[in-house]
Amino acid sequence: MSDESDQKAARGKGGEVHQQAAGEIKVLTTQQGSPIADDQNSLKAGARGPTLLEDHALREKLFHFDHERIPERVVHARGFGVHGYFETYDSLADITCADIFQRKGEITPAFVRFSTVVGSKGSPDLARDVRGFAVKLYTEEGNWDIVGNNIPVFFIQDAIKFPDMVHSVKEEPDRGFPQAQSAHDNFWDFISLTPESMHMIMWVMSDRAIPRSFRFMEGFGVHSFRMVNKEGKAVFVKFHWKPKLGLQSVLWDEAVKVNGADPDFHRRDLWNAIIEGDFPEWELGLQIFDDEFAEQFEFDVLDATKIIPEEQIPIRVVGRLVLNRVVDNFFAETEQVAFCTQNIVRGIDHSEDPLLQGRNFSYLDTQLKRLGSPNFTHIPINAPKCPVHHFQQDGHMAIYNPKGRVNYEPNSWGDGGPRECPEKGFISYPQEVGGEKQRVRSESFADHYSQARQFYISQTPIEQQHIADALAFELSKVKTPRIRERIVSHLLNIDQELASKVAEMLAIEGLPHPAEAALPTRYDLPPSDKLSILKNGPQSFKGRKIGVLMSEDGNAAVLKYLEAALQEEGAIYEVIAPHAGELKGSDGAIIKIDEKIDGGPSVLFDAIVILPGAETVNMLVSNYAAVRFVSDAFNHNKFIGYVDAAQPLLNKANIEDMLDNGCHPLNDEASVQAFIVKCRDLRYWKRG
Ligand code: HDE
Repeated sequence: MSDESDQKAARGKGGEVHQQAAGEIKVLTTQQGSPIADDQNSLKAGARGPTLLEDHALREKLFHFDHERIPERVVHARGFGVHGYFETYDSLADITCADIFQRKGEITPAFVRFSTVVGSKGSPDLARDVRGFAVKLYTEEGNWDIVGNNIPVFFIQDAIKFPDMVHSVKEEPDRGFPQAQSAHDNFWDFISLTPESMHMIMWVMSDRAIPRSFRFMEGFGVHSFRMVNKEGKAVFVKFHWKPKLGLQSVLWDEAVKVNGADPDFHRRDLWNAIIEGDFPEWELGLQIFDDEFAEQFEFDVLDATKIIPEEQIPIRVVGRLVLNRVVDNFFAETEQVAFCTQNIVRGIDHSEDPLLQGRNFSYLDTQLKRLGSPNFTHIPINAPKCPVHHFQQDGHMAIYNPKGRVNYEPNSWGDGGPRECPEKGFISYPQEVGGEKQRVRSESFADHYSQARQFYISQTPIEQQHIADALAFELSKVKTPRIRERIVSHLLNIDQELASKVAEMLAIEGLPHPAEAALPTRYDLPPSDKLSILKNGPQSFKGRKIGVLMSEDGNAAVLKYLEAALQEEGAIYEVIAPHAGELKGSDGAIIKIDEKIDGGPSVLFDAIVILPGAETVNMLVSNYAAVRFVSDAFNHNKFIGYVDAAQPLLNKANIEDMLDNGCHPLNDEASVQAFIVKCRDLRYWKRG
């Protein structure tokens, strides 16, 4: 590896690190800068003799390799980070003195890390899981981290339960499996004994937990926070990230297959979109409310297992997050980034949510363990981009070491600085607190079922069925009957029909008694349409991808119309064929193949188009992967465009008699355009 000055020189020449100017190959060196003559052979006593301990180059190379790994995050180990910026739409000075919200059009650099929670670093992207949505905003007055998830509630109400909750869902300690799955006894045992998790369970069993892409999911700060203005007046706020491309999830059967076909599905999607210049965007929405609302709201705003429906407190959109740059080095940025909930800035403050309070200890502590030094803020990805002056010094890997004599405050050297500044500094909101010191859960946190029910009844029938199927799938992997039954007893407090469906799929005879509840379920909470994915469809195919199945002499004219229509829509396609390389279209022109059929199953695409040559369609008919490409797409309710020549393949896939309005014959420009308009619905649900 080149040293720092070498890297700078390389960068200065406009090149990447390691990129060499013509005729100027760099000499490989040790870490100490000593040129290496032979990097293929270790130093031996004779050609076939033992290796000598004296071989400093070998020892240094192995030593460094042995220490390449740092502890993976105990949760959210598998992540993917990218750079971007946040743009403030309008000044929010009336609500907060946070510098980032003072000026219309202010641009603040950002780094975002998406993650799954349960699996280890090498686990597949499409596990049924919560997704982390952590945003670091490098503001002019310090780093502000919104360490959120793609689900607005959490499993537990108090931080003291977090280690139990996480232990239960990770691999079981005796056997070390299952990996990246909640479908096992320990998790459901814990859940069945933790009724406060029921609302979260509804979300995690819904399609929210199997998103199609990071680009098509929402983000939430989860807790109530405070915003404080110049006069010291505070309001509560909840943070929402709304994807411009809308929401979209995959089906469970797709998730299972995607994990095999492309375990990096989500990260590849984000990487490709950014590399192609199709920068994903989210808008930051605030739910702003005051103490008066908090007092009369039917649940406690400090309880992280509750939402405030958007119908009750509408969202105010205040800016946008644009992700426009991939990392240069995964380890340096994505692995070493250290999010901390306690990284807040003047004008934003915590609330007394007991989950958030515990997190404020946990994140700093975890970074020390992971990164090995209190100087992790010296690592470029964690370093603020505004001036930093303090007297914290020394420690492992101290990179920025102040010069001169002063390392304490107050001092009388020079101008005596740096000094604290009450006008500019962070001041905690003086919330009045008091009471007896006690280990209790507030009674206002006691209703565990009403919002779980509200979430369930807000879904379309298709989404409700997915929740029932997911519960039955997960519980079918639980081997202990009493755990299954305990879950059904909770479901009875949420929705009778849901409980019965799940019990039936698990062949539980006779429903158990409903679980005892501290408070009865409120059946009067109205549905909230915003909680459904399908009720909030994007009405656009932008950012989506079509898989075009072709063989030699495939229909080049339709492909051209498709390319134009997709470009217009902001979507893309990939060509799939029985072999890799290239093929000749019907017009004789060469078409580049993106995936050989067994590497490009239809689960990787949002819709498919079948464009074989009339003489060569049998290459596809006799190919099992090609037949499944079509039948899977059909069974996954995808839109299918096809030319006449595709008929034998439709026959082989056994769908020729079932072609419906989601299957669209393509022959001219108009038919292709009409097909893309259909694709905006993302799936043809009527197929059943
Ligand atoms: Fe975390 N969480 N968490 N968490 N969390 C971590 O920090 C923790 C919680 C979230 O991409 C850890 O650096 C406690 C809620 C994200 O680097 C750790 C509690 C929410 C990420 C930790 C919670 C989150 C983490 C593991 C309950 C959504 C990944 C490694 C009191 C609002 C950040 C690390 C990244 C990571 C602790 C609950 C989101 C151990 C104690 C609720 C997105 O410190």
